[in-house]
Amino acid sequence: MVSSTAKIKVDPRDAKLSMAHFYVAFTALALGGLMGLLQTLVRSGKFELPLGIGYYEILTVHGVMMGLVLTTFFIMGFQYAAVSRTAGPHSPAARRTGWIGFWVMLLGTAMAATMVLLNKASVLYTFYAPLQAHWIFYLGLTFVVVGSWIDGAAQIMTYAKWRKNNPGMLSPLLSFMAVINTVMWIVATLGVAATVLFQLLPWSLGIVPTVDVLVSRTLFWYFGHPLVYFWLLPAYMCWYAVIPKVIGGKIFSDPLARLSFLLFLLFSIPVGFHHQLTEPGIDPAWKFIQVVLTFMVVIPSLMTAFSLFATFERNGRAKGATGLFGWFKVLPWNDARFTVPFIGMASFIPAGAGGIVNASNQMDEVVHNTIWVTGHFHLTAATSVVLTFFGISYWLIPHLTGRKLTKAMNKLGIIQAWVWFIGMVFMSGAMHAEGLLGAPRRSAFSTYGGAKQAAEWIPYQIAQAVGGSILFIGIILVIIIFVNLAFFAPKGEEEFPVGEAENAEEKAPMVFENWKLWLGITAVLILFAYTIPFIDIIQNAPPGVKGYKTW
Ligand code: HAS
Ligand code: CU
Repeated sequence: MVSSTAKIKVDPRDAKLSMAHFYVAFTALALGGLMGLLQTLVRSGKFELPLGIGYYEILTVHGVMMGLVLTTFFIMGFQYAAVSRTAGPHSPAARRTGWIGFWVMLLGTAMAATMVLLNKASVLYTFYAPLQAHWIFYLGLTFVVVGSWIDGAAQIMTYAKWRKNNPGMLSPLLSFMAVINTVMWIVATLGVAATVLFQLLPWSLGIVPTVDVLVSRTLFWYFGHPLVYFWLLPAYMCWYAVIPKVIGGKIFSDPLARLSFLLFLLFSIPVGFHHQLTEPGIDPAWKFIQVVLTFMVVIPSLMTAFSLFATFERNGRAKGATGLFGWFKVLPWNDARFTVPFIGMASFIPAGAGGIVNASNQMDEVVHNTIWVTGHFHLTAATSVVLTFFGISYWLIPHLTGRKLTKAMNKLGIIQAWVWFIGMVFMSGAMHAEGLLGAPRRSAFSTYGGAKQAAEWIPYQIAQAVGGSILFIGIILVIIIFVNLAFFAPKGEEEFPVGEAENAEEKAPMVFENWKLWLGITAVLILFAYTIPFIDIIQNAPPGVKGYKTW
C-alpha cells in the first residue's frame, strides 16, 4: 500500500521549520518585487533612481531575491513539509539537521545580500566572470549552497527511515518526488560550488590574478539549467499529486508520475550548453549533443501535460461531463487551491514552447542575449512556477499555522492570480516581442545615441512598465494573503491535499527506487556530455582575465 503510512497532518514541530523557510521566502518576494517594479520604470525611460542607486544594483537584488532566495527557501520549506506529511514526522535528528541547514542558508543569504545592497556585488544573479564581486558575496553563496545540502539531507534521512521501516514497498509519491528534486539539486550544485570555491573566491580575494571565464561559465550552466528544474519540480509535485485531490479526482497514473521525475533526474543536468550556444570555445559537435539531450528533457514535461489532461478529462467524465471540452466546465473554478496553479499550468504551454525555440540552435541565434529570454523566464519561473507556489501557500500555510483560508482570502487569491497573469501578459509579452526586434537583456535604459532601432523598442518598454506596475499590485495582494494566513486568519483546520492514484493496484516497479542505478546513469550521462568538451576547454584556454567592476 503506497499510502498506508500517510500521515494526515504535518507534525507541529516540522511545521515550525517549514514556516521559518516561508518567512524568508515571502520577505524575499516583497523586496525582490519592489526592485522589479523599479526596473521596469527605469527601462521605460520615464523614471530615474534616486540617491545614486544603480540600475545594476537593483537588478541584482531582484534576480538574487526572486531566483535564488525565494525559490530555494520556498522549495525546501514545501518539500520538508511534504515529506513529513507523507513519510511521517521527521526524527529529532533529521529536524535538527533541517534547522542547521536553514540557519546556514540564512547566514549565507545575509552575507550575499549585504554585499549586494552595499553595491559591492552588482554582478546579476548569474554572477558571470569577469564581473567581480566582493569575496563575501561568493562566500555567502557558498553557505547558501552548503546549507541547502544540509537542509535537503533532512528530507533524505526521513525518506531513508521510511524505506527501512517498509521494506519492499514503494515510498509515498510526494516523498519520492521531493527526494528526486533534492538529489538532482545536490548533483547540480557541485558545479556552482566548484566555480565559486576554486575560481571566484581565490580570484576575488586576490590570491590569483585572473579567472578562466569559459570554465566558470561552463560550471555555472552545468548548475544553471538543473536550477530551473529544481524550481519546476515542486510545481509538478503540486500538479501531479495535489491538484487531483483538490478537484475531487484521481492521479492519472502513479508510475507515470514517478517515471517523469526519474527522467528529470537523468536529463536535467547534461544540457547546460544550451545556454552557451553562442559561446566561442565549445566544439559545435558537443553543443549539438547537448541540444539533443535538451530535447530529451522536454519529454517528461510532455508526459506531464498528457497526464494532467487525462486527470482533468477522466474527472470530468466521472462527473457526467460530455463533449470535447465538457471537463473544463466542471473544474472547481471558485477554489484558489485549483485556479491559481491552473493559471500557472496554462501559462506553461506557451512558456515551454518558447523554451523549445531557445533550445533550437538556429533560433537561439536570434533571441540569445535579447530580452526575449527575460520574457521566457518570466513566463516559466515567474508565472507557471510562482503561481503554483502561491496556490500551494494558500492551503499549506494555514495547514501549518492551524488556521483557515477564509472565503474572502480564497477570493483574493483568485483575484491575485488574474492580476498576476494580466500583468505578465503585458510584461512578458512585450519582452518577447521586443526581443525579436533585437533589444538586449540585462541593460538599463538607453537610446543608444538616438539610434532608429532603439526607438522601436521604447513602446514595448512602456508596456513592460505597465505590466510591472500591475505585477507589483499582485505582489502586495499576495503579501496581504500571506500575512493573513500566517498570523490573523481564524483558527481551524486546512487540509494538506494528497491525491490517490486511479489504479492504485498498478504499481511502479521497485527498480524505480534503485538509487544506485539512477545515480549511476545520471553520472554516466554527465560524464558523456561534459568530459571531452571540458578537457578541450581547459587545454585550449585563452589567457585568464582580470576582474572588472563595471558599476
Ligand atoms: Fe528555459 C533560458 C530552454 C523550461 C527558466 N530558462 C532560461 C533562463 C531561465 C529559464 C531562468 O535552450 C535564463 C537563464 C539566464 O539568465 O541566462 N527552457 C528551455 C526548454 C525548456 C525550458 C527547452 N526554463 C524552463 C523552465 C524554467 C526556465 C521550466 C524555469 C522554471 N531556456 C531554454 C534555453 C535557454 C533558456 C535554451 C537559453 C536561452 C539563451 O539564449 O540564453 C523546457 O523544459 C520546456 C518544456 C515544457 C513544455 C510544456 C509542457 C506543458 C505543461 C502544461 C500543461 C497544461 C495543462 C493545462 C494541462 C513542453 C506541462 C491545460 C490548460 C488549458 C487552458 C487547456
Ligand atoms: Cu536551460
